[in-house]
Amino acid sequence: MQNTSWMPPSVSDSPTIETFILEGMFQASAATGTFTSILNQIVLSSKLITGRVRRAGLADLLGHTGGTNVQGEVVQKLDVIANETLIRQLKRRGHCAGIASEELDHAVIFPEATGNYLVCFDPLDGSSNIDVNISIGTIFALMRFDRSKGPPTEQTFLQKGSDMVAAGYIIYGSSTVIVMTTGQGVHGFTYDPTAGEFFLSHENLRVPERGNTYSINEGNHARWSPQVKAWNQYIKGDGPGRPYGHRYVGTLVADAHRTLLRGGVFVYPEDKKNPDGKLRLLYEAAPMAMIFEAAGGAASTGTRRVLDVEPGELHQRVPLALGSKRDVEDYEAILRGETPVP
Ligand code: AFP
Repeated sequence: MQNTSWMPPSVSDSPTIETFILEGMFQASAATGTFTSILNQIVLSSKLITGRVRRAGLADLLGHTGGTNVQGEVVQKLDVIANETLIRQLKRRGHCAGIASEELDHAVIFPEATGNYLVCFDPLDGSSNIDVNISIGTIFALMRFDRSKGPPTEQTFLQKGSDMVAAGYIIYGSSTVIVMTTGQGVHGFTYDPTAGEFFLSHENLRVPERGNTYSINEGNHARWSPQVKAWNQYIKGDGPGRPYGHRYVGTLVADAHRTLLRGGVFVYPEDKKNPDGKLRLLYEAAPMAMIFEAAGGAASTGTRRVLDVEPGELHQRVPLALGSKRDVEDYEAILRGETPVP
């Protein structure tokens, strides 16, 4: 028998993301019109990218362009579209002074801009999942710079995650959701395509202190260090609260989003193929770390806090363990050769 008393929840009373930003609900310290304007341009970009993602199979937007990016990865058509969309929108109002993108070898400085913000982004994370209809995403981070010291250069982007002023991601999944923080609480907004708006759907997200799933590419097992193998054995082993279940999508945004909502741990460690890890610090690991810490979780390289890592170059990679505080602490403990306390 179906329960006929169920009524679809109405989101119409929830604020839109624009209202949320305009009314200062992100509690950004010293938030200015410039900051608000950049966030709005990112929201607009995400609507435009959503439109393209949703029509991808119909509009000849699947497949690769024939080129490779700075990481040596095959460039998909949607990668190019997402990248161009963000650049065009961020350049438009002159508030963003430059961008760094996973898709471009070098930072792009907007000489006409007057604002003192920079944006780093991965325009389409999980591109290898595009053609098989698995969730993909966009990751972004905003940083400030001191204009009195002159216009920004590529060096200006090399800031620690703890100096970032906002970070977020957009997941193009069964629905499109933006998750964003200015360091004071993490909020999620779900896109209603009939209204063309993102409505507040996940207010003040908190990652559970401990979870029951782990997320890692197990296919890399042979390349891991003995310490990472020891952690992997531990999390799959019998014990209080263990073994953990395994989930892995292969799109950081999707794996991180599940981990944020449900708890647990996502790990992309260093290995023989990627001695510094695979994920990029400025537009993947650090923004995710900012979000997880603001939601009560943790992010570590295995030996130190991700937000404390000083970038040496734009496309620097870093090992990443992200998730519930206790689960990340266990990972760090095992890497130090200790036995975690259940
Ligand atoms: P693609 O954008 O090339 O699909 O890479 C996605 C990604 O950067 C990140 O989103 C995933 O967490 C990670 O790589 C998956 O890497 P593996 O395929 O090596 O597991």
